Amino acid sequence: MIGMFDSGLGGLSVWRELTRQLPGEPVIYFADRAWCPYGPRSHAEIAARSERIAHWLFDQGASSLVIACNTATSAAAAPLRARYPHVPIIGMEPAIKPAALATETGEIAVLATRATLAGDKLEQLAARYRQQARIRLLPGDGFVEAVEAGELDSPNARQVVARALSPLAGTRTDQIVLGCTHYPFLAPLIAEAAPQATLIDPASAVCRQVRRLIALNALETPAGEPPRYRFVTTAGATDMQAFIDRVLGRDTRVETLALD
Ligand code: DGN
Repeated sequence: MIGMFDSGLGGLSVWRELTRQLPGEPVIYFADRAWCPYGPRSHAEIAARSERIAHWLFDQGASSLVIACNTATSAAAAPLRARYPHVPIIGMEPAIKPAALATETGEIAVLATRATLAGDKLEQLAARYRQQARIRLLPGDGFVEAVEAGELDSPNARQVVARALSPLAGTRTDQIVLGCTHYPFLAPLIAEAAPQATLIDPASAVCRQVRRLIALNALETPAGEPPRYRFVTTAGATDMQAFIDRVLGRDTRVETLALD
């Protein structure tokens, strides 16, 4: 079973791709909505919280872990791998490389939370491609909150997205990296605000990596059984259920867990 977590609903954009690529694999999805957003918290706090969640997921039977959150990946992937050296742990990586390879104008943008944009990991990654492309970093202020509120096409969401993308006006940016797992749910609005650009969601590359690691580690995928999917949240189960129903087209039950 794959365990995955995010601060909230964003990682469901990765869940959607993961269950498409690995249709037989049971998955348990953990949304830490009581702690959302992670962005303003310190790396130490996010790392400790991620370890607590990972421990719980392993207790439930998860044999691999997907950190379906860029912010938690930058804070917690290294300590989690050190703590659980024998467990496949896959994190998110902003897709700067494919954007730098695909750009025709030499101008790309990375849209992510301020925490991710300020992290060393992003800077190291961006530094590798600065020769090839001009890279603009755009904070998606208010995006996570809009998605958590289920506002995927409201006037407020449209305004929040337009404001974040306004620095691109008059530029030749032709690739936008979605560096937060919440953002694919706002893709139609982002595309509307930057119609000249292609949006790059790393979910499919990350899920290919999950597939490779699962095959390498010979984790068992039960054949012939319908996949078992569990959804767990630390708060807001009712609207999470409504979101899954509306956005992923699944009628499901979301469990509430108090994790302190
Ligand atoms: N989905 C998380 C990410 O990819 O960064 C959002 C983090 C947050 O809670 N701000």
